[in-house]
Amino acid sequence: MSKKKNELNQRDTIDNTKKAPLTTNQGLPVSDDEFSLKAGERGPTLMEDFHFREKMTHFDHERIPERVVHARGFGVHGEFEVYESLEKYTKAKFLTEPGKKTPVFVRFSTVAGSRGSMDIPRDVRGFATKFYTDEGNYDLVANNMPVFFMQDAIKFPDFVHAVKPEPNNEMPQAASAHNTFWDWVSVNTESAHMVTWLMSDRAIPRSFSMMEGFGVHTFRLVNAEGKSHFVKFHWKPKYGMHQMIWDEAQMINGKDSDFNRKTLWQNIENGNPVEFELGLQIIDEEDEFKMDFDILDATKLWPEEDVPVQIVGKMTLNQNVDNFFAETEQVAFHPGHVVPGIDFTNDPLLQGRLFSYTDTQLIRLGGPNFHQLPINRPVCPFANNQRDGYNQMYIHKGETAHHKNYMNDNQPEPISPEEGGYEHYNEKVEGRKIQARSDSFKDHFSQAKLFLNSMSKHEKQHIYDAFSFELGKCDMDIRKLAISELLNKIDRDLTEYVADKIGVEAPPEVEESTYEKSSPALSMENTNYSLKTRTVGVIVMPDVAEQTLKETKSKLEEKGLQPSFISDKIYNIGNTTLDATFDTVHSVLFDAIIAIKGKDPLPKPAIENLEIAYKHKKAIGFGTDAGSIFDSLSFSQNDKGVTDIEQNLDGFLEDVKGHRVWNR
Ligand code: HDE
Repeated sequence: MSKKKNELNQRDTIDNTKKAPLTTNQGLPVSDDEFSLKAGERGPTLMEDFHFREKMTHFDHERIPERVVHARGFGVHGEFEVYESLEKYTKAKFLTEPGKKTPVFVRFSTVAGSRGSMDIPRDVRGFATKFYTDEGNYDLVANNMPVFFMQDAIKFPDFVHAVKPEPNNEMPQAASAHNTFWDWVSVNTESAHMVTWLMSDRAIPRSFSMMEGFGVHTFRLVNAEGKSHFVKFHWKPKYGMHQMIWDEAQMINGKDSDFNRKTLWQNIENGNPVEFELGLQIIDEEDEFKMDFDILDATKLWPEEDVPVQIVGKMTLNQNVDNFFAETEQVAFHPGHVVPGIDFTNDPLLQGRLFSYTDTQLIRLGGPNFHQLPINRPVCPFANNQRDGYNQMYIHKGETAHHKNYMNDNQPEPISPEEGGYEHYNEKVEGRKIQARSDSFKDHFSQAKLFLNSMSKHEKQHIYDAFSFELGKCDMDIRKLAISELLNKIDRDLTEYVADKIGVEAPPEVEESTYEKSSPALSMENTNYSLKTRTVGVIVMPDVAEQTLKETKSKLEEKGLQPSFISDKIYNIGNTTLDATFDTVHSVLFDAIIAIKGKDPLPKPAIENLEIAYKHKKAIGFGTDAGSIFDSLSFSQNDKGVTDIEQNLDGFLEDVKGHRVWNR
């Protein structure tokens, strides 16, 4: 079994838990670390205090530029294993050797916000995976949505400028609900499909472990015979894909702006690994033109009903980083980091990315040697004649740094494809130089309609509400622009609903897309449901018997749930210490709420917590002796998703597993 990446890098770690003298960076032991060197008790600080200067200089330089997009992220280690050999499609070794565990590092992220922004804005989530294979690093730099805002990379800087806080006042932070974003998407209508995803529940995932991942572009898999297939990469979450409710997301951002990273961290610390399966959609080369869109267009998805996703392997994320900066902040992904058997297509968005990622690392990580950082370093040997540069970590020995050479027997030397040397796919390409786009990229609205057609009732309503929220935050001229140029070309019903909400006249002409297909796989309803990693806030009152607490806890834990006892202050009931108070947690932070109580009336915060859990359609449980709590609540014990856990624990668990009681 292969070792995880950060175990492989133990030689790079420094164990600060061991007893050791404090030294300068030159190794000189320091006798005082609290007082700078001064001339006299009340005198000026002296320049010769090298320890002070070194400490302060290092501190002054602690920050590196944050990523221009995806600045806020969270990384975890794990491993990947393919179920069966995919040699029919690819010669990539990590995809052809079942039983072999390839170490991976995954960084989840939001896109628009700065590094210190909150975890649950309405936004795309990044889902970047580095596979440390024996043939070099392979990066699958994916998002949690299968399409993108544009078809050509040259538009990316404009789009990012538009979605980021506005340049004059740097507002709003981590939000697309503002003029410049809606201006850009309204006049660049190739964004229509992705904008519809962004307004959907996919943009507010319940956790990083409950969302899908997509490589977005069409890539190629190439087998040992040199035959190529087109491929789309998918990550399917084992625990299903589940969402926040927008009102809830906004509350969580206030209560705990680290919510997504904290739940991931804590699950891994508690020994609950996070699991995803790798899926492939594969199209034969001969079928390149068989779809009703161009497969090189990154604003289009391949409906799973037309091209099924083949599940080919599993990724288990099971180890937190030792140091956030060294690993999560310094990891450098690049869609151009490929291994033999994986290749590119001419998707103009992908082609532009192949330039952008190295370029951004050069400024962000300060030079061309960022691949030598422990988190980026391949686990297989690597050798070439590149030398020097900022932060060179290696001492290359020998006289030669040139190829070809006679002096060093031509070492290091390229090896043939048969021996594992990377060979670019031999695609035939010819044409005139043009600055234009193929006509096959011109349909901007059909798949936006496909997505809407595929939503369940409540998912569709959430999309309507999100458009209303976002455009409601814009100026009137931008609202009108978006209604007439974007929404009216996607769907008339959506247009009329949103126009009415935001005080705009719906345009007289109906121009909506007439696309009728739907794809059930796009609805989050049609997903896996699991109790794993689910949390329950248990509201308790001082007069609850310890026995009841203990029984409730063990019953819930037996089913894989994570209960926390909450009350108005921390105290012991018997030997059990409560976990949190209404000051520190809230029902929005849990998947479900249980109220167990004796005779005392519920305190106000408990009532508020229960009312909000009810509003957010969460499962609510109560103990048999807690029936009287309903006197102070606006809902009753007979409502849907409100269950006596002593009588019907299974019913309660079913509701928790179902994620939300949508039909409440
Ligand atoms: Fe990225 N993207 N991107 N992107 N992207 C970056 O690279 C870029 C795109 C994605 O956790 C940057 O190291 C261009 C699509 C993820 O470190 C930068 C274009 C997809 C991450 C960059 C795209 C992604 C990035 C910023 C349009 C999904 C975070 C910092 C042509 C398939 C990786 C960095 C991490 C990060 C450029 C579009 C995913 C500037 C030019 C499509 C998950 O290089």
